[in-house]
Amino acid sequence: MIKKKIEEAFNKQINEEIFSFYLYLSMAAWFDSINLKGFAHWMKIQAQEEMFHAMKFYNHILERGGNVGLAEIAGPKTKWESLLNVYEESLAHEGHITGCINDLMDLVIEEKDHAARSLLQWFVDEQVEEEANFSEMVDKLKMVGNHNPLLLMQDKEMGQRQPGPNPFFKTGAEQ
Ligand code: OFO
Repeated sequence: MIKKKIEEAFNKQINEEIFSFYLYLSMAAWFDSINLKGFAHWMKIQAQEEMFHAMKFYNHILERGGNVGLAEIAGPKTKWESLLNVYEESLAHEGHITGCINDLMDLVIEEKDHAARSLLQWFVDEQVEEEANFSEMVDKLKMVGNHNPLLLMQDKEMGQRQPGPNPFFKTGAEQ
């Protein structure tokens, strides 16, 4: 049985993960609006991963006899100054999520909840990958700068990203 304190903290994290889904979907919509279809595809897959993260907490709470309580999701931004700005903000957002996961890990260690600790270890490792992916994109976009042919090549490469094993929706790029 999951402790109330941990159930509450995990429900809060579901909200963080679904906000991440919302934020990346909003970024994908912005890319679609400026016809950068490869970047839009990449962000839709990122959004899909976030819903997968939310569902990992959802399943864990329910499997351990707890209750899922979904709260209101804040509205994300809808416009950005540049591609670089999108990825810099995403990297900062992932830093925030890493902080949330670390706080959750501290809590479950304090509460001696070994099952929750095992779940969170997956997220600790995942956050290393999340931050590395966005950091790589920030570096690449700095190199590309305002060089449109390079940007279009990068857009093509972004369109190659493969969805994870648990797709919640189709991105459209696979048709
Ligand atoms: Fe769920 O890792 Fe990104 O936000």
